[in-house]
Amino acid sequence: MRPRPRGVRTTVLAAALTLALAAPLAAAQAQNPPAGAADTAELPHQYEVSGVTTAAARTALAATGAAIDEVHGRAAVVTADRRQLALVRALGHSVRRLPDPPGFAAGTGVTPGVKGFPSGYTKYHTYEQANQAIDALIAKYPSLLTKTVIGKSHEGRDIIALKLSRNAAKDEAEPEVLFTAHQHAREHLTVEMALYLLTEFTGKYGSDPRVTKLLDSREIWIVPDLNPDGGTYDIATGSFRNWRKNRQPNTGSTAVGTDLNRNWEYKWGCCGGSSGSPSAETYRGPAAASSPEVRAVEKFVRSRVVGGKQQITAAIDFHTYSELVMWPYGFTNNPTAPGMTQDDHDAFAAVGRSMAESNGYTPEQSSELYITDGSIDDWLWGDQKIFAYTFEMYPSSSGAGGFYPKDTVIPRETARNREAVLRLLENADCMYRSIGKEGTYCKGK
Ligand code: GEM
Ligand code: CA
Ligand code: ZN
Repeated sequence: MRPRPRGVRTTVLAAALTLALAAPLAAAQAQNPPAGAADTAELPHQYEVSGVTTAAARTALAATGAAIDEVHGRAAVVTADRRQLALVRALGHSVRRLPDPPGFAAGTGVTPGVKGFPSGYTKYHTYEQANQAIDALIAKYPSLLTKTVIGKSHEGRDIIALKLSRNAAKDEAEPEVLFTAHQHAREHLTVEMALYLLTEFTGKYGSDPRVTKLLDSREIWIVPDLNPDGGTYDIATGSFRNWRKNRQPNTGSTAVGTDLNRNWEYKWGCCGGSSGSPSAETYRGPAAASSPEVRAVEKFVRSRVVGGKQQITAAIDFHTYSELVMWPYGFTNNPTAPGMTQDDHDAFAAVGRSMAESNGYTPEQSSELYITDGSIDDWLWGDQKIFAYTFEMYPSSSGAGGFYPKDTVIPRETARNREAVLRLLENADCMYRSIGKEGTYCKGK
């Protein structure tokens, strides 16, 4: 999503009302796609939607259940199936279908087994390849890196948490920082981001002073793949399917999947920032934390409360694309809200802007794009008081590769976040230092 001129915010109510009036008609038209379309209905396409010029319009667009992939000028790029497309049109927008990703698989519900990434993308890691690379690093750096299986995906794949620190096997009283990746299946570059951090920090320990100091004084947790089922499905035909959600079936629907980033247990479904329709790209699930993947990470994070104190102080959840650094809340446009004081907000913004200055991303509160509810960053801060950011990585637009940039960009675009990650880690012992309030919030902690 791209920065936008600060327009007058029309009320979300007006936009939502428009949707409410239009939805039944469009929904009726969209509910009965042509027979035999169930499979292709599962494989959505990207569309450019014109006339989207305000935060309220973006929120109304998001409320159709389409995923907003990008916002620029007076348009947005969304991922939608035929149902959501009808709802978008019912809002009065004109739409233009964008080219499908390279080798886009014709609609099929059958997963013939992982064929890996297509040519031009073979340096991206499949779930199996990522685990092999991780196990090799653990064998090479046993005192710096440990692995814990924190749960299973719907299809039974391991959800793992890696711990990076000197004396990694020992729980020491040091600030802890969490990095998560791949909530969304097609956002494969985020797995590479996690692997980059593991490789860079183990490899540079002892030679790079900043890395060494941080591994000596922090405990870093990395969850490299929150959605292994979705990621595997996205490439299972040897090409791409534009898949976003997990692969959990939905009772009473042929539509598969929950949007993990709408399934977290804070303000779940509160505010028009997700969909209750199983076919929607932003389907929130039948209940908060109904997905095993979200449950696994929530349980892990809660386990880091030691002696009544959450040891994790900061986090980044990696996504693609649009080149943004975002901070909570996503469920409200207000910079402050219950649980988010002005000092909290200012500390979020100060460190967020510093990270964005280092990687050239655009810093903003996440709801400036559109309202989301049940997102990980809102839960990490709202429920656990962890300074949680969302990074939208490269590229900035669908024209520059969208969700499927060629593998030649991996080294450059993962290293691009090195400085930002170091800055977050260096602030993690006291985020309020960034606004000169260390004495108020951090003395003696
Ligand atoms: C976003 S990422 C989350 C942005 N956060 C909020 N609260 N707006 C999403 O989940 O829709 C886009 C993406 O999936 O990359
Ligand atoms: Ca610890
Ligand atoms: Zn995402």
